Amino acid sequence: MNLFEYRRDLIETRYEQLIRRVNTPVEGNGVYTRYLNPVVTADSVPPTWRYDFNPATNPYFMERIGVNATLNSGAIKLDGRYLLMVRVEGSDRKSFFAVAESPNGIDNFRFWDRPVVLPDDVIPATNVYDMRLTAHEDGWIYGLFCVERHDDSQPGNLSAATATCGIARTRDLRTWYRLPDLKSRSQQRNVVLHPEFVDGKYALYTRPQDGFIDTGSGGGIGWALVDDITHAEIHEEIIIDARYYHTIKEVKNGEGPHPIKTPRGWLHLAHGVRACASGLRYVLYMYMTALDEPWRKIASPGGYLMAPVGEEYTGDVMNVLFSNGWVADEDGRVLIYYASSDTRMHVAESSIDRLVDYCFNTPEDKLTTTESVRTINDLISRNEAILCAQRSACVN
Ligand code: BGC
Ligand code: BMA
Repeated sequence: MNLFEYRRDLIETRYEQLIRRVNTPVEGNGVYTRYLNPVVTADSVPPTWRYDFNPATNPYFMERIGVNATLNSGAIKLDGRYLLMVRVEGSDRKSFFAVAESPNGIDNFRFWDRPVVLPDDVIPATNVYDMRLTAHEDGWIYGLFCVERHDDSQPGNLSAATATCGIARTRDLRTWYRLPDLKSRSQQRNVVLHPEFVDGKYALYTRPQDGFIDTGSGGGIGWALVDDITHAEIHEEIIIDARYYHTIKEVKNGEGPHPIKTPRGWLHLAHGVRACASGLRYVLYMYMTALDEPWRKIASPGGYLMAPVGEEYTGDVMNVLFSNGWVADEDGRVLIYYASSDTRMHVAESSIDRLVDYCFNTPEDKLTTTESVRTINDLISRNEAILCAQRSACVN
């Protein structure tokens, strides 16, 4: 066996072992269960996308095209298959979308044969990322994503960029039809399509921001109605989940995937960002809104649902959990797909019942340390009463 054959067999064997690896749950706090292994990593990208398999042109079987990371993935269940719309980032810093499919949602994610070929809008994008998938009641599956371009109004500044919401739709995740980018007064990075019409219109969760990075006066997660999705334009935007001083969402927040409909309201997953000495810290949090008025908040559990642990802390952009995809199964199971540190994809499992319970029964953030201590003391008092009744040995 020559070097070419040896290396080709090694790379292919390692790849198959990685894809077929069985994932196991790790018992946690009762709200959700993490799984031991990431579900998609840069190594999950098929060798045929990275290596030249021709011994004449690649005698050393060297990697020709590098993959840097697999992150912020949209998710959907279609015909019983769990599909992730993965943001794959090449070693050239360009992201693109590619579908990875799993039979059970927790392991064996395998990429389809090729990445998605996404048509451009009138002005081509330099980069695209973070697609949210919505199977809308109009019959289409929509993908809303961030389109990044250089800000040509600042020709001297190579880092000046603009973030706009791109819109495309499909029936099968293979053939995509591009619609014009969302028109909005401000820049938009985290726009999500609500799955149902509201007052006969398309409804968007938005995230108005002043600049490319700064949300500035953009007060939080917004809500806007759009008459025509084929020429989507925001005329009026209200803030439905505001940012606050000294909370997990002081600096920024943004809607994750589209909310899940439950008997008690719409269940939302979002990310919150705060600043610290080492940069920005991204965590995941939840809230709920009214069934008939998806813009009206009815539950707001305090603090984060998930923050980085262990290896999740490290990667390209440290201290980041980000989610733009989840799947609600027919039996009530919820699979939360999240990326850690802009590097790899993970899954956590919960259920609609648990998450709704979490939302309504987790104390709200009352915004001061005194109130936080009061909330803890209330719980201790109630626990003392219960424990003492159970043991029938009360001290006082
Ligand atoms: C990156 C995104 C990031 C954004 C803001 C983009 O260039 O691709 O991952 O969220 O900048 O920092
Ligand atoms: C952004 C997001 C993500 C990314 C995060 C952390 O603003 O839109 O693309 O995960 O920053 O870098």
